[in-house]
Formats: sequence, structure tokens, C-alpha cells
Amino acid sequence: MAIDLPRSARIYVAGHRGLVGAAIVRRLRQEGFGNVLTATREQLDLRDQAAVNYWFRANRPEHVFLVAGTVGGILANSTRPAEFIYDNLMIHATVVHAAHLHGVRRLLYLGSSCIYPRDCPQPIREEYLLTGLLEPTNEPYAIAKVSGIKLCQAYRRQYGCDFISAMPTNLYGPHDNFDLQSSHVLPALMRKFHDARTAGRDEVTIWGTGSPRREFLHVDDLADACLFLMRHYDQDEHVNVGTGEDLSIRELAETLREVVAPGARLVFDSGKPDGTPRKLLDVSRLHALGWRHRIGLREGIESTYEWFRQNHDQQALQTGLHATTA
Ligand code: GFB
Repeated sequence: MAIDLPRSARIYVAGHRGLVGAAIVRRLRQEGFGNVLTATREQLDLRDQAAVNYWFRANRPEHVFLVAGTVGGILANSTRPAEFIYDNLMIHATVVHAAHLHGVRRLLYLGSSCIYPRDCPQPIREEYLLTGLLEPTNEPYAIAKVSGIKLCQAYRRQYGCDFISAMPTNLYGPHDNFDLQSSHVLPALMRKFHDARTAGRDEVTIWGTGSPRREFLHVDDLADACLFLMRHYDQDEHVNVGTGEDLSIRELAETLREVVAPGARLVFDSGKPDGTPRKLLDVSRLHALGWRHRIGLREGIESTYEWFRQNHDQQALQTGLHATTA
């Protein structure tokens, strides 16, 4: 099945300054889409329904990638729960509602793999949603992300809106957040190894025990999957997006060490939380549709480190919260 997405379509990328939004904009421009619409946070507060309605009326988007939100790693999620639930609930609701009011043809909403129960069977199938309790360190964020799926489904059922949902695994790549207090593990460890190397230190601290397992997808692969789903998927159920492969945090740290700072010693800080023991997505629904990831983890880490080295000074000035990813 192929759904028409003409190069002239007016496409709004909500959250274009974040990891995911920036990758989708890059991808759309590479493919020759000439009407990519964006708005900065200063121009449009996505938590304000009246402002969002006004913006949709003025700009008339036909397709929407809803990838905006307040995001962060395990520490930011556990210390700023109010921001994570309020900002995300509001942003999802205002954009979905305005898209309905203003006749958007298709909308893709991006959730997160933390929507699934903490202790669900692995790999995680889409139907495990709402079958058990969530991981406490990110429950407020996960509740907001589950609400986004339910919004899309409710607007489809009541109003016939063609709104779809994709649930990505942990992401990384250029334009990630490298701030140690708010980032996810991969950019955090890349930065820690880099700082250790440049300062001549031989020790790098890894939070938790190193035993949790995570799956990592390069954001350019995610952008590719988002376009693929926009063109080939129009069903009610959400779709997992990942590689189908995971590794332990210790193994991830060892890989980053090889690329960034060979010889550094790993020290584990068990005072920091581990979070969910394992999050490996079952990607058979996506594979059956005809999409597979292309960028291997080692290759993706090497190219992201190259990007980081070239952009590090700029990144060091940013906190990255209120950016966009899953
Ligand atoms: O990536 P991360 O912050 O988030 O942490 P989650 C993954 C694992 O890496 C945890 C460990 O076990 C962390 O304890 N870790 C080790 C570190 N060293 C570090 C470090 O220096 N920084 C960080 N951040 N972690 C998030 C959720 O969960 O994943 C969000 O909180 C969202 O809601 C996102 O779903 C994708 O994978 O545990």
C-alpha cells in the first residue's frame, strides 16, 4: 500500500529543534519537499490551544509529524515529573485537536518505548500496552505518551482522522542532548569518555549497575521509518520502531570506550537508579510492512562522535530539555 505524499505537500514538523524533529526536517529537505513548516518555541507555545489553533489556521498544514515534547533521561524524568507530564499531555492534546479542527490529512504521533509495563515479556509486542504497571522513574512521562496514542485513536474513531502512532526505542544521533544532568545514557557516556580523554583522566562513572539492557536506534533511521509509515501505514494500532537488538549498559559503555577513550576504566555508581531492567521492542509488525533499520550501533556511534567533536562547544552551552525525542 502506498499513500500519496506529494513533494508540494505542506508538512508541519512540530519539534524541529530536537533530535527527532531535526532529523525529519533534514530528511524531508533531502527528498525535495519544498513546504516544510516549523515554528520555534518563542513563536508558538504548543501547550496553548488557542495559539496552536491560530497557527494552524494561518499556516494550513496538510501533514503533521508530532515529535515535540519535553524529554530527558532517567534523572530528568525522576526529578522533574510535573514538567514531563504537563508539557507532554498539553502538547499532544493541542496539536491533535488543532489538526482535527483544521482538516489535516495525516498526522504521525511519536511516542516512546517507556509506554510498556516495566516487567512485560521481551521482546515487547505492541499489544502489551496497558497490561501491567509502569516503571516508576518515568511513569508521568509514560502516562502522557500513552495518552498521545489514545488521542490519535479517539480522534480516528469519532471523527475519522487519519492519525497514526509510532513507538521508537531509545534514540541517539546528531543534535542530541549531551548535558549530563538531563541526557539519555548514550550521549551522556559519549560526553563523559570525551571529557575524560581531553582532561587526561582514566576513570569514567557509569550510573547504576550496568546490567539493564537497552536497544538503540540512530535518529536518521527513525526519520526514515517515520516517512515510511506516513506513506505506508494507516491503521489504528501503534507500531514499534527499533532494531530488534539490545545490549547491556556495560556493553554499551565498553563500545563507547573503544570509540572515544580506549584504556579508560569503568566505575559503576550503584547509588544511581537502573530503571527498567530491559526494553527490547518486537519489530515484526514494522518488518512485515517492509521497513528495516540500516545503521549499525558501532557505525552510528562513530558518526555521532564525529558530529559531537565538531559541535561540542555549541552543545556544551545547551541543556537540551524541552528539545524533542522519544
Ligand atoms: O537513557 P536513560 O537515561 O533512560 O538510562 P532510560 C538508561 C540506563 O543507562 C539506566 C544508565 O540504567 C541508567 O542508569 N546510565 C548509566 C546512565 N550511566 C548513565 C548516565 O551517565 N546518564 C544516563 N542518563 N543514564 C528513559 C526514560 O529511560 O528513556 C524516558 O526515562 C524515555 O522516559 C527514554 O522513555 C527513552 O532508558 O532508563
